[in-house]
Amino acid sequence: MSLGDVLSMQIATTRDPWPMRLFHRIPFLSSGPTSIFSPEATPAHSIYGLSVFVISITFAIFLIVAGLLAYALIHFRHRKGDSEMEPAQLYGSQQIELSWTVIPFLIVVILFLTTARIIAVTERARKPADAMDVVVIGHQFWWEYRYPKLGIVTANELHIPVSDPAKPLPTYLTMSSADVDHSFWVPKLAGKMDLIPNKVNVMWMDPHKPGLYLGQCAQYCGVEHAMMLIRVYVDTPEQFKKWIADQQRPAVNDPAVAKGRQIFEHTACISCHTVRGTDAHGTFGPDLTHLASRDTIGSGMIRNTPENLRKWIDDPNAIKPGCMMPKMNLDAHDLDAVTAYMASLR
Ligand code: HEC
Ligand SMILES: [Cu+2]
Repeated sequence: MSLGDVLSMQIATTRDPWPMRLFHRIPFLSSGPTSIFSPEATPAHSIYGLSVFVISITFAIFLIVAGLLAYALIHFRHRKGDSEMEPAQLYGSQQIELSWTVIPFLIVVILFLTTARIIAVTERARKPADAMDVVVIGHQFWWEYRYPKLGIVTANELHIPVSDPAKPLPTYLTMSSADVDHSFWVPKLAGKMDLIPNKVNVMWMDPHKPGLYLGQCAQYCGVEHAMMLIRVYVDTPEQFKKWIADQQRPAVNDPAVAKGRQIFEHTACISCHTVRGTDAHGTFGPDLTHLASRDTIGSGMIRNTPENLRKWIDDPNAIKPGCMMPKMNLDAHDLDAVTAYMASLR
């Protein structure tokens, strides 16, 4: 099945059956930035359809069971003058036994087949030749993103192009982990996929609306698991082109911050961080070549402002306790210089 076929099954958003449209009307359920009830991309949309189907069936079962229970409670309640004897007991009704075996079995078969179909359709979609490829590597407690075809390495803020349903441009994420299990989940864009050391998992997403989508590591991975946040920027074609061109450039070398760069290059920073075009080639921490182009630091934890950057470099554990960057013990003067250098890395 080609991706086009898969998409044409999905893009019917405007013609969704009413139970699927129902949840969009409940602000409490659909307005949150990580709501599963307001999908904005292809696999998320079919997963949403499946959940509404499952919720409808289980809700109907709940209504029937609760209704029968309420009926029995009211209709057969104890009344004045009732005898204290137990009522007649029924044993061995084949009809009843059969019905409560066969009906649940059929329901399970239906749920199983529908789920299997969605999984198969999502996994079997043929990858178009011009699809975007991003390698995602989970680290305690941040995300590494590599664009092998474009020669870009960045961290924590994933940029992908918006996809036109008429000419799908999906992004394929090839996922693995540098340490323990993590899980990538941006509910509005796609399902959840685990990042496992020494194993490669692949998922794709096909977002139809530009914007910022939020997510979170969804597999407990250590003390700062809850602060391993995900930011996906779905860019318009122009924005994406500009972002690529900016990221492909080597790091700026501003003479005004030469002092900071020198301290950075003579400190242990370079054994953990890369800044392309300098002596820093470390890969244990995020690539900092274009640090200043990111909105946040610490995997979405705080805004990327000079004050926050200074606080972070001074003592990352004061902001993100248990994170893998040690306190570097720079004096105030060096700290200011390194911060200025970091802030210049557009
Ligand atoms: C032992 C390895 C190590 C050393 C040494 C180190 N860092 Fe880090 N650094 C990390 C790790 C790991 C992270 C990611 C922490 C997280 O988000 O959980 C990080 C994050 C950062 C960030 C935030 C990046 C982002 O995109 O969120 C900055 C800025 C930074 N380091 C600068 C420095 C500077 C400047 C030095 C030297 C003074 C330094 N680091 C030394 C490992 C290190
Ligand atoms: Cu994690």
